[in-house]
Amino acid sequence: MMYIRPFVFPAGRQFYLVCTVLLVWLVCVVIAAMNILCQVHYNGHVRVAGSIGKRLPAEVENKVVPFQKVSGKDIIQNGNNVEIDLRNGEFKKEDNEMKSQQMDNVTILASIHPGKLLTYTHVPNKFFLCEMGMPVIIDPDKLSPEERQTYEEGFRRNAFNQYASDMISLHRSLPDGRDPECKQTEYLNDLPDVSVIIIFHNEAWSVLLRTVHSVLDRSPPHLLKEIILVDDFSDFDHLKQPLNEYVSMLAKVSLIRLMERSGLTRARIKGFDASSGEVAIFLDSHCEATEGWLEPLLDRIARNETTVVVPMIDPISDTDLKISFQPASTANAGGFDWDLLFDWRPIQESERKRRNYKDYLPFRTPAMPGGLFGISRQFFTYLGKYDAGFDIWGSENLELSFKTWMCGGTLETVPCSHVGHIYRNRNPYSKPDETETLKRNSIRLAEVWLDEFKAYYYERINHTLGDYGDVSDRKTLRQTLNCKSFRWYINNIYPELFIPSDSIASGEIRSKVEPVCADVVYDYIFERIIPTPCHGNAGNQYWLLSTENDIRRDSRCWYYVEWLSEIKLYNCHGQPSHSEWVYRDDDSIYHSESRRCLELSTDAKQIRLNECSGHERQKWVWNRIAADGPGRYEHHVSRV
Ligand SMILES: [Mn+2]
Repeated sequence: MMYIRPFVFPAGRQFYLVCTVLLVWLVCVVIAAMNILCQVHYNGHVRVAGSIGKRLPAEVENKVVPFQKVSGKDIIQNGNNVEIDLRNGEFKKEDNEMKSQQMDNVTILASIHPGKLLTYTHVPNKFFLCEMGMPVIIDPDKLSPEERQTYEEGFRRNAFNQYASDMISLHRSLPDGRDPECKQTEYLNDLPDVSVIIIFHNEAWSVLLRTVHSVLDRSPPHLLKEIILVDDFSDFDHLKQPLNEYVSMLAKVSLIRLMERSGLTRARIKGFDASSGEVAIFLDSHCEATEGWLEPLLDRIARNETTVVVPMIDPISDTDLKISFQPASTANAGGFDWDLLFDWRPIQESERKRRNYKDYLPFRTPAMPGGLFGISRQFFTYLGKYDAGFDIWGSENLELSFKTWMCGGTLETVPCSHVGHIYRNRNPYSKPDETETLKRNSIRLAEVWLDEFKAYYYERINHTLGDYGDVSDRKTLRQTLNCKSFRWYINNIYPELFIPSDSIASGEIRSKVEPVCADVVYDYIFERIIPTPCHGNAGNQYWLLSTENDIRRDSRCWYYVEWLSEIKLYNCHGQPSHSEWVYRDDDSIYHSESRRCLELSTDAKQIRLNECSGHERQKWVWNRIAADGPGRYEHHVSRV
């Protein structure tokens, strides 16, 4: 019998090194090849039919333009029309006149000249890496001084990379980011039609129109009745006559101009009143609707008219415009804290279980973020739309969330519906009095909907209510609709909300040796616990000790980071989970895991953990009583 030596991989470090090098090389080659393919150049003739972004001078309109070497990145064939971003192109010498026009940040909507068909190597629109929601990487250092200025101006005016956005097609292709189950789901045949209402204030041209086109391109025509754009008193030039002209070319799209700054809430009411679809979907003006976004939303409303729906909101990067799809398994529910600001929270375990842990199915959520949602015309009208007394921005999302639940509806996130959204780090049109506006809105909200629980919000603003206007008609509305109590809402819809009266110590944590209190400092993304002089105004020196031995304020808990020897704030419901603190009879604060005690450093500049010694620097004065206010249950008596 012949002995066949089994094949054995040559072992040893060298072999793996060679493999790694080869692999890296291969990846590089593939990436390079894809980039080259994306740079396919086009030759042909186009007739300039209209302009996007800027009006072209009359002498340029209708001119037949030969071109070469236009990068294929932004070419879209749409019936007879071809849209080309000519900024990437270079033109023949004899077209100098055109060149100067076209290089001036103009994107041209061109149509194929009859008889002189555009000749180009056909690259499918959905060629990966060419578009498909991929990032646009720009090195500002390589831009000319003028371009660089445009680039920076774009950031300054919008708080996102307008320069990059302007390079991407208004019809850019996106991958299908849905979970596989979503593609097999059958939706009702008889779905209601929809009006999409988009409010904008000084939005960038390409971002606004990409929002519009994504809805037009990705909604079944028989379901999309109209898109209503509401201009909340913008002053950007491109949003004036150029937008009128552009919108007039689009069937189904209409434009309402408000003659004074009305704010998101009142502008939405105006847009809603002008619309007529059976369902209203509100979108921010910096979104991208994606494949199959509409049907899953309408399906829920068709089955129950009192269901209010929120899509999955996929972040679009504010710097490179890359879209990052969120799989359904990563979906979060919406919530808020006693500062009455929206935040994201994990989906309740009971809700996950109710859906048999099928992540792609719609799930109930206590609150909505507010930028993107759908509601039936009937139900929104029944609920009294929004409180028209809300100024500019904020609180309208929580108002509608509370109303939906307390007045007989259901608020759901629908993970099979995906809409991209540019999240910004700052509000580019923020005004100095923004916090006051938001506070005023929150007080109106608390007065009408929070019942006795409003005390917890008022404590956070030191009971300085000021003039918040008249809310009597909103209170009447609530009575007429016979809505349930806020306590019902908390106990049934939002049981994970921490109620300050469920605490065993509250108020400032004051050192016994120095007049300093535990406070928080924000360094980068972390919030670190430090001592600062006690000011007696609650705020960031206000802490609660929960019955679960969390030191917390709202949903933020103290967490000891061992390797840094620092105490930081983390989401109580997030990772890392639980740091247990005990406020002991000898006034020390004991950290169970490390078996050490909270100590003020000798220079009084740090709060850290040390071996428990009984030293005065380890003693803290903290009210051993619950925060004053209502509890979860009617019979609750505050432990004073
Ligand atoms: Mn937004």
